[in-house]
Amino acid sequence: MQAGTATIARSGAAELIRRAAALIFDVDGTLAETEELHRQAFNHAFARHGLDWHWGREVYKELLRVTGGKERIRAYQERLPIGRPLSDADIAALHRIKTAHYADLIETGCCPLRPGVMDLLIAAKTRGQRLAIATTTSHGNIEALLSRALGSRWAADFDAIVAGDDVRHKKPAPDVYLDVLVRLKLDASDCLAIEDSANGLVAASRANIPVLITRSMFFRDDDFTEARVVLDDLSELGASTPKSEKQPHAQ
Ligand code: XBP
Ligand code: MG
Repeated sequence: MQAGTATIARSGAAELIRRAAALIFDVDGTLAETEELHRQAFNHAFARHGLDWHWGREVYKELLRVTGGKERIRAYQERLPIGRPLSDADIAALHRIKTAHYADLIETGCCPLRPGVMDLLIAAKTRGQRLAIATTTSHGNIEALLSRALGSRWAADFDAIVAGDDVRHKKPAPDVYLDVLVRLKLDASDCLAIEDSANGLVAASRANIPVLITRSMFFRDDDFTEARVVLDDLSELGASTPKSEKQPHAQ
């Protein structure tokens, strides 16, 4: 990124964030670089289930266009030339193995919050802003990640937490964002969504919520032209967010 562009992006981001009554965070790729662990957990489940499937990074990058783990498995098998399709029960069983292994990987502590995330959470709470989560992944996966990163009482700092299985349609449908708005009782224009993928950007935009993008490992090349601001990561906000000794609830 050129120096001039970065400066404009930073000041725009700080202003967008300060003006918002609530910050609505995506989880995977936004709060932490979890997608690589999801990929490893899928491969573990395939091996445990006796399948000779293996998702390398390039394949996984493409498969991430399909949001949701069970949906991703189904989409992958549909494009295989031969073989008996997995039943819904098989897919659910595979996904259970994947989810358990993902929690084990997270528990090792190998997936910290991304740069700038903790500072932004602290600054937002200090300013009296509300926090929310709008994600495709499950409540169990959010709990695994955030209890490790923020402590067991992390959820007390969030006024709305909406996950993929809470809604009819996952991202890029706007459902998780619309549900968050209802729970927060706020207008879309009073909120800011913080996302890392084009699917997330589309979902929040369809709910009329302005979007700040923090680029992540697998979605670096996505089209973010509809976003208000695009950052490499949230540490770019460092100079413009107030520091506080206070942790958001946790630890
Ligand atoms: C995240 C996802 C998720 C994870 C896997 O999208 O697409 O499917 O890859 O989670 P976003 P599950 O960050 O846009 O919410 O296996 O629990 O579905
Ligand atoms: Mg994401």
